[in-house]
Amino acid sequence: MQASDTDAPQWPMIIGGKKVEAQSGKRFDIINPATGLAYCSVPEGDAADIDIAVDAAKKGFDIWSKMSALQRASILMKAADILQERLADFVDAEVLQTGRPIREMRAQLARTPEWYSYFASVARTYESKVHPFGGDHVNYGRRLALGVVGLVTPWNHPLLILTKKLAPALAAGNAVVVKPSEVAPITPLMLADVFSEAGLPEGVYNVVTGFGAGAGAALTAHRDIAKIDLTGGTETGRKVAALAGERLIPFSGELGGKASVIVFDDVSVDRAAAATLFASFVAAGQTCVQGARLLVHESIHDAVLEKLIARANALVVGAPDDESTQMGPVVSDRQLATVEKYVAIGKDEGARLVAGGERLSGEGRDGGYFYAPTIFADVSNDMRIAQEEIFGPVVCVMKFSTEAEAVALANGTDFGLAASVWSSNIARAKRVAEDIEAGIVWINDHHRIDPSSPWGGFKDSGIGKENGIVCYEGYTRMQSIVLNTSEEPFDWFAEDGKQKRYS
Ligand code: TXE
Repeated sequence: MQASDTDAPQWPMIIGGKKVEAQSGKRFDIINPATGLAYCSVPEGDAADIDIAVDAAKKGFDIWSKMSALQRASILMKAADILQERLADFVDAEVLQTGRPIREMRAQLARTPEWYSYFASVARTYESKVHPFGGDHVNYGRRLALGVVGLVTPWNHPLLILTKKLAPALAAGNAVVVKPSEVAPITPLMLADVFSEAGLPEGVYNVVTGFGAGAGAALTAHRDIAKIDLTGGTETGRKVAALAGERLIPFSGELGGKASVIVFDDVSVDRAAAATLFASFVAAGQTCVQGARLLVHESIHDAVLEKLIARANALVVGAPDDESTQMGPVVSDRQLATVEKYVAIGKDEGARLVAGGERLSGEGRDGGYFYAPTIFADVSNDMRIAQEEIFGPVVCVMKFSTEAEAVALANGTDFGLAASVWSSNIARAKRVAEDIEAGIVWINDHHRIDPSSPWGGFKDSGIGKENGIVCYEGYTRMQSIVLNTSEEPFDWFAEDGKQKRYS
C-alpha cells in the first residue's frame, strides 16, 4: 500500500512557521513496524527545501537571539506545559512510528517536558565568568548564540533525542533546522504546534523531512549552518564531522555503542537477570546504550544465564499498543535484516545460541518486524557479534574471573558510550567504573538519564555532550571582552625609559 496514494494522513513539513510541501512535490511513506504497512506520508525535502529553511531560520534567529534570557525561558516553560498536556497524543504517535510498547513510550515521554524547563532555568541562571586578568583590566566572557544549527536525529527515541538537542539550542538563543529520521519523523513535526502556541517566533523551529543522502547531506553541508548535532550511526557521524571540519564549525555526535553490563559475584542472580533484561531488551535493544554485552563473574555465570534465558523467553512480544506487551518489533525491515545477519554471523563464529534467534509471527504479529529476545553464550571478545553494533534484541554473554579481566573486556571494543557495573562492594564498583573508557558509567543501574546529567561517548561513540551546563555551553560561542579601566597613557614606542608590557 502507498500511503501517499490513499486518504491516509499526509503530514506537511514546517518552514518559517508554515506547513509546507517539498519544492519537488514528492512525498514518501511512513511504515508501522508492527504491521509493515504504510499509514501516513511526509514530504521528501531536499537541498532546495533546506535552503529555504535555513533562510527562514536566519530570520527567526534575528528575533530570538535578541530576546532576553527571561523571555526565552518563559516561552520554553510554556512549551513544557503544553507538551505535558498533549503527552498522550505524542505517546500514540511514537508507538505507531517506532513500534515501541506503549508502556515504554509513556514512561519515556513523561520526562521530555523536563528538558525544556531545565534548560529554561539554565538560560535564566547562567552566570558569565570574570577572568583573573589582573592589573587595571577587567576581562569577562560573554556566551553568545551560534546562529542556525542543524539537528539530525534518529528513529529510536524520536522525541527524546530531538528534545535533548533542541531544548539547550533554543535556550541559548539559536534557531534550528531539524532533519528527523526518515523512518520516524512524526513527533518532531507535531512539536511545531507546541512551540507555535507557546509563542516561539516563526522560523526558529524548522523541520525538513527527507532522507539522509538528500535533506540530511544538504543540511550538514550548508554554508550558513553554525553547528551540526547528530545522533546516528558511527559511519554517518564520520561523514558529517568531516563536513563540519572543512567549514570549521562545531560538531557534536552521539553515535554507536556496544555497552557492557558487568556483574560481580556479590550480586544476586535475580538482580543480575533483571538488570540485563532491562539493559538488553528495552526498546527491542535499539538504544545506543543497550547492554549488548553481559560480562558476568564465572562463579555465578551459569545461574545468571539460566535465569536470563527463562526471563527472556517469557517476555511478551507483541502489538506495541497492547498494554500487556513488553517488547515490540524492531523498527524496519532493514533493521530486521541486520539482526538476522548478525545472528547468522554469531552462529558461524561458534557462539552458542541459547534463546531466540528467530523471527516471530502469528498472534497479531504477521507482517510486523518482530524478533525474539536473543541470547548468545560462550561468546569471545574477538567475535563480530561482540564487537559490532547490532542494534536489536541480541545480547552476548561472556564470563570473567578477575576485576582486571572484566575491565579489559569492557574496554576491548572501539566504542565507548556507556557501561554499567553491578556490585554491592561500592569501593570495587567505583574503582571499576573509573577504569572504564566510556562516557557514561552507571553503578547498580543502567540507562538512567536526567536533563542535568552529561551524556555522550568516548572513542568511536562520538564527540560532545548532551544534557547539563556543558551542553548549553556547547550551543554558544564565547566572546572575551578585555576592558582597560586605566586612564594612564600608554605609548609603546615612546623612548621614555619606562618598563612596558604588552602581554
Ligand atoms: O542511522 P543513520 P540508521 C546506528 C545503529 C543502526 C545504524 C543505522 O547501529 O543500526 O546506526 O541506522 C541521517 N548526511 N544508530 O540508518 O543513517 C539520517 O537520515 C546527513 C545508532 O537509521 O546514521 C537520520 O536522520 N545526515 C543511533 C540520521 O542521520 C545523514 C541511532 C541517523 O541515521 C546522512 C540510530 C548523511 N550522509 C542509528 N546519512 C544512536 N546513537 O542511538 C544519514 N543521515
